[in-house]
Amino acid sequence: MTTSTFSNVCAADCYGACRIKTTCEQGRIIQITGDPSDPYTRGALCAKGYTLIERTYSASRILYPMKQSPKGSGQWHRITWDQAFTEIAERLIRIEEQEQSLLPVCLDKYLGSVGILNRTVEGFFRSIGPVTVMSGSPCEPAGAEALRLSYGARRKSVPEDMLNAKLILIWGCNPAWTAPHQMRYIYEARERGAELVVIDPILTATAARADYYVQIRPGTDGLLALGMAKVLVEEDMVNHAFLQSHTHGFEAFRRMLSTVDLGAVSTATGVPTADVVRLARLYAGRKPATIWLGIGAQHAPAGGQNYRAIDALAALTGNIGIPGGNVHYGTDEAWAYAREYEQLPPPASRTATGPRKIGTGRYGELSSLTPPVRFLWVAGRNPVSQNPDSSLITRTLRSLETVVVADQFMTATAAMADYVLPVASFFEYEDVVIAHWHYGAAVNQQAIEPPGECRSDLEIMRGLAATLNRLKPGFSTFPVERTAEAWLDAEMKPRLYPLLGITHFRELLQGYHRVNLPSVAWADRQFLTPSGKYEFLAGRALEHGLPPLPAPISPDDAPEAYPYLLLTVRSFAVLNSQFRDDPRLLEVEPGGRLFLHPDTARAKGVADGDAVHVYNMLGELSLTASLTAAVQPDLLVVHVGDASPAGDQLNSLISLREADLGHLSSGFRGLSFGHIHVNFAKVEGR
Ligand SMILES: Nc1nc2c(c(=O)[nH]1)N[C@H]1C(S)=C(S)[C@@H](COP(=O)(O)OP(=O)(O)OC[C@H]3O[C@@H](n4cnc5c(=O)[nH]c(N)nc54)[C@H](O)[C@@H]3O)O[C@H]1N2
Ligand SMILES: Nc1nc2c(c(=O)[nH]1)N[C@H]1C(S)=C(S)[C@@H](COP(=O)(O)OP(=O)(O)OC[C@H]3O[C@@H](n4cnc5c(=O)[nH]c(N)nc54)[C@H](O)[C@@H]3O)O[C@H]1N2
Ligand SMILES: [Mo]
Repeated sequence: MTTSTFSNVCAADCYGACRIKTTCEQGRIIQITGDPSDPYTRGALCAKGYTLIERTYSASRILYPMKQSPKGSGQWHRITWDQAFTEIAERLIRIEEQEQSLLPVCLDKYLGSVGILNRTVEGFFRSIGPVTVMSGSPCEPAGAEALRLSYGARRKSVPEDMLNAKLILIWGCNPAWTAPHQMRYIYEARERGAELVVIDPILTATAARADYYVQIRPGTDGLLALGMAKVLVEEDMVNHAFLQSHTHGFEAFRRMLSTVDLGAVSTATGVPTADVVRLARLYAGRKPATIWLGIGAQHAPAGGQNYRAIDALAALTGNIGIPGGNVHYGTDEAWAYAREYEQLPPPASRTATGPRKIGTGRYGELSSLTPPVRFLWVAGRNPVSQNPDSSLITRTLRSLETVVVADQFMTATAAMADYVLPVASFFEYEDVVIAHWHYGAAVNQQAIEPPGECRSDLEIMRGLAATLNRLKPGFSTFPVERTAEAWLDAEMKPRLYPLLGITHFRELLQGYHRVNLPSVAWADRQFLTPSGKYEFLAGRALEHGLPPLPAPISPDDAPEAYPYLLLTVRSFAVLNSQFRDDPRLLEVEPGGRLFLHPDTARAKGVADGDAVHVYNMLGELSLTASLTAAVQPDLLVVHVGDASPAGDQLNSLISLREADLGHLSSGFRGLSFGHIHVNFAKVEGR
């Protein structure tokens, strides 16, 4: 029996980017373990990671190109790659001939795989000339822009720097579920004497391990931060030297704080005034103190301004640029690709203008653009499940002339496609993954042949480009002959090879390599803002009609008909809409649950396990009540990516609402998934 082992790395859009040792026998994966030589993950995977063998060989993998007609009917039939490429190419060519433009062609692409080669999908759509591209990100833009306004760039210290902190303040993040490896560093820091504080509307698995847990009303974080800032200033717990030398606009900020009323802060946030004071004293009193901002809390309507107010706490106390200090928030600094995929020239016959960009999620606008979108390509995304307003997305997909989805599974979005193209998993082709959280860089070796007729995104784009050029010479400039190895080499050579200390990406197989970014961010205090300082007062915000000082707003009151707030949070056993069919994961995360406080349930006569109906003006969802005192009484909590057993999507309750920041640098605001007003009722007769 021939056994071989391979090095792999999970390509999910996640904190871990866990390295895997894969053992194969006769071309089949028989075992996976975490790679013990990885100093960050220390040989552990997450609950989802341990099911990757079953996922690879799952009966629900899409194995062949499939065509559905009519769309949404569930009547699929298998077609050959040649038929898929030819028919899709003919549709693209027809659009160009009819409209003398490819703007009716739209790409919706995100990070289903963070492998570098995945970016060649964007490359293909560059190579055919200007098309429409959904731009921005559904994830982190509001919080990222807050950092850019305050510091001039989005940087963070390496995750291990939390070991140096005397206080770790986790604000709207649940690493025990979403970044489990980081918990070891947090526990270790605690053993060295650090205190752990968690601010979250839910008593999460992370909060349960804290020394001090503060339960806050969702969306009010900025007010809490201003309340703390006021205490810091009034009790003179600020770092005068730091303020003097390294900040801009402190006087204006201080004047604003004088108008903040701690009683009002307490009423809005639900945090007793004594706790606001205690939090402020704790944060200023235990130096160095670090803050970890999650993605969840910046999905609030004022998420960006809230994060600016929190950032200000670090500046007030001089917790910037020192070991164990700083604010941690996801960054893409380590993704220092050459971005050749963005520079493929358009064909000579088409003008060299850039793509027409529209904000991600704006499906409702596709048909009213001039010219309207007729053709959509979705890759590495499941918008029906993950975008706001699922019903709108489904309606739009139904109305489009052609929808192509490249995925491994029949997602809710794929179910509304004309063509589904089967994508290979990261065990099935060579690629490189760079961890955006800990900067580790690793090769995915090809461990097995793709099952059925699955192909990598690169191969799919290559095949389509070749077909297009055969049918209409010169249609695409995509470098069809360029190998995967050449792509990886080109993307990594200019900046990543030097940062990794290598000359070829396969050297990464010889041991752990990390993109060499400073271990402590901003140690030189050379901020990249217009003033060169940390900016409490950001002129750039003013230029865009935004308040130059962090000016959090109280979230709107609940309308009478919808008195409960819906909060959507991540589960440890799923990844967004993925991993929902593994029997072991289903045991712990069966899905379809509404988490609510026992008092809230009692008021409506609902008992644990009862069927309930959650609704608002936009949609409705049938779920099973799960009673827990971890949730505030007027909150209803559902796990991200969930759906009712009948297939109604959680996000059918969430209207498209953009966050307050994100657009200054990228042109597009983040999406707001927070502060959704709903009501619920017991389903009688069951
Ligand atoms: N297991 C697992 N891991 C994942 C993912 C997954 O789906 N599952 N997804 C990956 C992705 S794409 C991302 S972006 C990250 C997200 O990682 P996290 O940010 O950790 O995840 P969330 O659950 O979105 O939000 C974290 C916490 O924010 C809290 N929160 C929500 N609104 C507010 C608020 O207004 N104020 C405060 N203070 N807290 C609030 C929620 O209650 C929740 O406990 O995780 C990544 N890792
Ligand atoms: N209600 C609510 N909605 C949210 C959020 C929330 O907090 N609340 N969070 C938002 C956030 S932070 C994020 S990041 C988004 C995530 O939104 P999405 O990125 O749409 O979420 P996923 O469900 O992870 O979908 C990724 C898809 O990519 C596929 N895939 C995996 N590998 C590959 C590959 O190599 N090639 C191709 N072509 N496909 C591949 C997977 O099978 C999966 O179907 O959701 C957002 N939506
Ligand atoms: Mo995300």
